[in-house]
Amino acid sequence: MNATPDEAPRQRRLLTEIPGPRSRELWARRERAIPQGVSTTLPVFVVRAGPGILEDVDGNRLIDFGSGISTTNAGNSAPLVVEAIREQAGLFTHTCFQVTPYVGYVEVCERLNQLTPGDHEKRSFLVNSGAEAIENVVKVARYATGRPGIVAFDHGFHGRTLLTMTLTGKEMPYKRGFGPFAPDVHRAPYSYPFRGTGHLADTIAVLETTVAADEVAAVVVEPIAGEGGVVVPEPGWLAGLAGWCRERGILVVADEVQTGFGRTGDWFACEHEEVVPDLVATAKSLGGGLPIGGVTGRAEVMDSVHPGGVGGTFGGNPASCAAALATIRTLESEGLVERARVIGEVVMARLGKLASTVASVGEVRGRGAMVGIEFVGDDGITPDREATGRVLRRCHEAGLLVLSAGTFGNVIRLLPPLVISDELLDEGLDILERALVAS
Ligand code: PLZ
Repeated sequence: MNATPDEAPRQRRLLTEIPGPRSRELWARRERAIPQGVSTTLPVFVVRAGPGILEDVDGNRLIDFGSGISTTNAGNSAPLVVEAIREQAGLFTHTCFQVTPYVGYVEVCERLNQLTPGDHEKRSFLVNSGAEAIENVVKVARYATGRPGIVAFDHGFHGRTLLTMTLTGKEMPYKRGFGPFAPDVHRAPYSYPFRGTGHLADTIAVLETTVAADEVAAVVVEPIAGEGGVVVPEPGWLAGLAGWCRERGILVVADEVQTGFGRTGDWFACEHEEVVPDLVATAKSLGGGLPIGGVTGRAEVMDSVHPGGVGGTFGGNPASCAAALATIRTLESEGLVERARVIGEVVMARLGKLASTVASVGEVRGRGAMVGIEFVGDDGITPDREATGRVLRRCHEAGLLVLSAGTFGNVIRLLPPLVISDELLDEGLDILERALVAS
């Protein structure tokens, strides 16, 4: 069992309004030091965490349905992870793997090669973030194919660097004013069943009429669009797209940054669709909270790049590698991938019927512990951003951290840590239900 120290907070507790006076004071400091461009979902300043709980400077303990955007799947300060980081930090903190190697980096790559979909021979290397993983899968795909083009999708999110921002579909707040963008990026419709858009045939028709397939290196696709609103493509869409790519020598890149490491009830979300990507980008929950990203792919594709063509100072730093190995061990030993399925069943049993009982809820969807609630107006389809904001605020005031998402800003996203107890999960869902009914 999880050996979280006894003093770790385990229950919701509200001592002040949210945010409390100390958080408000710190917010004023934050405003003087940090630009508004870095936004905040809930301005409480955190001092520590327990399984499924965040404690703030005012002593409030909030239920965490966000996991730092799917980054603490194995728990915040998971005991094995903390221990591994402590031990590694005491031995050495950095050499740069390209200067002098260390075994932790190799072990993380071995684990990524084993765990990612497909039993073909693979290679991996490590970077610092999701965006950097995507940057690198694109570099490798271009190198291996000798082609420049990259296809990305509506509702996709891939990061905030020049290339990954270009790949990202949503204009505001990610792209406005930040152009010019990277060249050779094409966009195609993503399957969005609730909105009836992006059926496989439509996606392929757009690809066939707008891009020269033999100039495309890769399609970069999220198996479930997270930031885009937990959009789950229609069954067969991903497999159909992958098949279309294969016939044209286009590499399939799965962005599993948000969906990876158990979130959806499989190690990786592609597995559900039985799609084996050529390249997989990972980050977030790989490091259990420490920054690390993985680039994993077919051996022949990965090995095509000349020595020195990829890398970086901090990629796979020793503490992040120790954290990653301990995170993977925690996910395994605590059965957390399975747990994500159970969480999904509990959540859907409670919320699944909301679309027929609460007028402003258009759809509740997701897979495993990745769930989205889409809010709509009276006509049942027009995105209702205001209703989303109201429910979000009510949850926050009652001590439940939930996140918003969606191209239209009208989705509430549930990404609870997979270590959350049944009691906290139920209590969080009670709060959410009350907030929904009041909306
Ligand atoms: N790919 C699928 O979800 C990051 C974004 C937070 P980094 N999602 C959270 C924000 O507002 O910037 C994400 C993702 C998918 C890539 C990324 C990028 O990962 O580690 O944030 O660079």
